[in-house]
Amino acid sequence: MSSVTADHVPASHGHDDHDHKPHGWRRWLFATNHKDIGTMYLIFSFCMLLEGGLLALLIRTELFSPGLQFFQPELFNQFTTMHGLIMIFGAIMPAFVGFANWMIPLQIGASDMAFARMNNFSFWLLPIGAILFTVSFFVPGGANAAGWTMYAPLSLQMGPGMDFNIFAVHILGASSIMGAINIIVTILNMRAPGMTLMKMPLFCWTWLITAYLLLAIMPVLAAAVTMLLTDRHFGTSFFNAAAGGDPVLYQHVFWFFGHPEVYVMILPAFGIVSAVVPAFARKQLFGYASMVYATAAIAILSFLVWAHHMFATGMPVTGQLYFMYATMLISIPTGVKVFNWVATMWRGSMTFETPMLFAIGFIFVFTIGGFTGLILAVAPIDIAVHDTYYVIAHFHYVMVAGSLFGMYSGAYYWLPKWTGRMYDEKLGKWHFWLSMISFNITFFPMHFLGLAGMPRRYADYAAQFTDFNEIASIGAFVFGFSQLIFLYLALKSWNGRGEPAPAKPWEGATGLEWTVPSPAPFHTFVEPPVVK
Ligand code: CU1
Repeated sequence: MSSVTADHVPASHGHDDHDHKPHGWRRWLFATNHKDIGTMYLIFSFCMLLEGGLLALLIRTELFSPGLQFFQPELFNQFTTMHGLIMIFGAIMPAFVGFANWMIPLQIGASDMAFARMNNFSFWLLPIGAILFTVSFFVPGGANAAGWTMYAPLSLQMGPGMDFNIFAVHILGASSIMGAINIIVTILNMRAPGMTLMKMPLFCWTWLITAYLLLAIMPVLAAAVTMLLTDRHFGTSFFNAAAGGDPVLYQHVFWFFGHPEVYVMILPAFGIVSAVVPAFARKQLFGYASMVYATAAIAILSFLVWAHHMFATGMPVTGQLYFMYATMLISIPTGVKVFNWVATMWRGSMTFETPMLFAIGFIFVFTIGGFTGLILAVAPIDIAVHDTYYVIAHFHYVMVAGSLFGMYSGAYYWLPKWTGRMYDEKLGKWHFWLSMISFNITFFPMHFLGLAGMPRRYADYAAQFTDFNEIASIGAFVFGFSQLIFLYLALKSWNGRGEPAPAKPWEGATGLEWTVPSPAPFHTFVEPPVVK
């Protein structure tokens, strides 16, 4: 691969085989270069996306018709649990850290991330967590089947698969905390002269705020699962009601992590969309400062709404009212963002290449997920549809059409800069339209299933739910296989095939992220930054 990209490296850099950089597998294992580490993060997270996606397809296979066809309920619940955990901790979070590694140093004019070796350690913890998740299917009793939220008291009764899970969450949490520290220090200490905070591209801003969220919440998750661990093995009874503990305490601690976590998985996507929309509308981003303040407002509010996940636990009405109104408040800064993206496009000279299609698709479909979130915030409605497919539909509109489409937007936008090669625009558009249509075929019917009362986390269902489940399963398979188009395009560019990317791949676009000349030109893919 290096021989192919090498002809993009200007000869003046004078690199040859006698430099002091590690080659072959050592280049990756000992990587301290933010670009190589970013690449590894992105590759890793895409592998996890495929693993989590495979589990999703097994789920949809079983749910194609009522009755038990292929899997016992216990195994089915392992699939749903591990699908959630793998997608959140293996796919979405590491993917955004990969984007951060690649783009933040370039966008603020830094030579690399602040702590290059800690960066390496952050990455290499990930495969260990992934292995723990994956092998837990093969320990006695199988993987955790208690749901990705690992609610006590059920999680206290799971087999050793649960312990694998707890350990994996600890390790992945440590990786996230180190990644967050690295991003905060890089942004606060390593900006080029003149790059004030309020001049930073919004992707840096959203990640800075996300990193603070991570620092605050990952220790809380670690505390929750550590209490599970000691309840399970060391005689404590934090969550065991029979011994004086309280299972609802687990839900409080978990969702104090869990709700801000939702924003960890969406704020970086907001940053990507805020980069892509101005570029393809040929206008400056509308309302830059309000975007920064809205992001901060969302982050602060996200700590004040956790018990909207717990309306069904029997909390006092005053508590329900507070968490209901506080949750609704979040729609205001979110609405500011959507307004700003639309205002950016207003009367712009727009073109609709794949990154822009995914960005507009994001705005359109993510907003549907936002609205169903608002509906779920209404306590009486939430109690009625609690633990139904309405909730599944809601958060897949946020996590797939939000996080994943945002990432695809950024991946197509920056792929030419990362690899030096353009992707095939026609296939990119196929990827977008197949994903967009099949995503909606998969998840829109789940709103109806939920409103009709179909509960989540069951391998079987009543016969009247059959039609919408068949439709959802067909959509899921089309969606799953459509993602292979991206795999093909990304591998092709990475292997140095396809049209060479021009210096400005999106001609005529303004508001591009290259606010300052980068010390590391993007086309030196195999090179660390050249510092004279
Ligand atoms: Cu929440």
